[in-house]
Amino acid sequence: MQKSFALGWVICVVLVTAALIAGCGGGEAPGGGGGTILPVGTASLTGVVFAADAVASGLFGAEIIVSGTGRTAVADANGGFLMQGLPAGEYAVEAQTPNHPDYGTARARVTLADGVVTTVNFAVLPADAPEPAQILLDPDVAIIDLNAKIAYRSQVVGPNNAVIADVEPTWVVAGGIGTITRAGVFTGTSVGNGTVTAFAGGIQVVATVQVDPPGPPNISSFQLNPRSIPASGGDVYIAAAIDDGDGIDVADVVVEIFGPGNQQQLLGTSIADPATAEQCAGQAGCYTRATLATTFNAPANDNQPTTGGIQAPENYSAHVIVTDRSGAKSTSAFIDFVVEGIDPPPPTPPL
Ligand SMILES: [Ca+2]
Repeated sequence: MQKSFALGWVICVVLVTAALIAGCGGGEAPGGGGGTILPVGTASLTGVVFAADAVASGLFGAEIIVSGTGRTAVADANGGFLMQGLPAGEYAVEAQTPNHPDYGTARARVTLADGVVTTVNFAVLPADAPEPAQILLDPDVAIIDLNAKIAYRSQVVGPNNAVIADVEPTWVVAGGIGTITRAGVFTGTSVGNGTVTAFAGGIQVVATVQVDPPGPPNISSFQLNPRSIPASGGDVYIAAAIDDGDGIDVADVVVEIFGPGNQQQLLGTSIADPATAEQCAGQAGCYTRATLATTFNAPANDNQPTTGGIQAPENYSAHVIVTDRSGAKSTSAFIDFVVEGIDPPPPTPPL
C-alpha cells in the first residue's frame, strides 16, 4: 500500500514536472485519469484566487499548486477552487495566474487535516508591485466570543518602508476556529485557539486568536454624577463602560431608574465617546467596547414640607441593563442618588 502510493507519487511528480498532465490536476478525485495514483487523504482545500488590489475581482483560470502532493487545480470563472482527497500535512501552496499578465503569483502555507476543509483565499499582487518586505498586522493577539468578528488591519510594506497602497495580503486561518474574508474580517465559528496568518510575497506574519464560548456582557464600570441633587432638581450624568465579544447594540443598553414611590423609568443611552468606541466589524450600531451614557433630569423635590418646614429628601436608585447580540444579559449593581429636601433637620446634638 505504502509502496504503491510512493510510486504513484513519484510518477505524478514526474508527469507534472514534464507537462502538467490533466490527471494530476483539477482537484477532484485523487489518482484521477490516466491511471496516475496520487497521495490520498480526506483533507480538502478550497478558496478563491483574487486581485490583491481589487478584492472583488476573482482571477479565472489561476492555477493552484499544493507542493509535494503533485496536486493542482484550476480556478473557475470567479477564481474559486476546491481540491478534495488531499493528504493531511503542512504544505506550501501557491496560485499562479498565467491568464492574467498583470498579476503574479501568491504563496501561502496551510496545514491540512483529515476530514477538514481548509480555506485559503489567495490575494495576488500586481506583477509590477514591489517585493513585500514586511506586513504590519493589527491586532496580533485577540480573544473574542463565539460568532464575534475581528476586522484585521494590515499594511503590506515594500522596500524602504514604502507602503504598497490598497492591497490585501493572503489570509489563512489555522486551528479550525473561524473564517476570514478576503478583506481580513475574521469570524469565530468554533471555540478554541488558533492563528490568523497574513502572507504577501515571501513574507508572513501570524496573529493568535482565542475564541471563547459566548459570555454575557462585561460592565467594567457604572457611575453616576452627582449623587446629590438640590431640591430644585437637576441633571445626573450616568455612564457605563461595557465590553462584549459578541457585540452590543446601543439600543440594548438601558438605564433603569426607580424613583420616589418605586416609580420606574427606562432611559436609552448613546455612545459617550465615538472616538474610543470599538465597533463590531462591518456592523453599524454594534460595539465590542464602548462607554454608553445618558442624562437623567431629576425633577424638583415635590414632597410636602412638614408644619416645621422640613421637606424629606427623595431617593432614587439606578442600574444599567445590557443585552448582547446573542441575548445574554448583564446588570450592574444599583447606585443610589438623592434629590435633597429643603430645610433639612438639624444634626442630632451630641449626647
Ligand atoms: Ca457576549
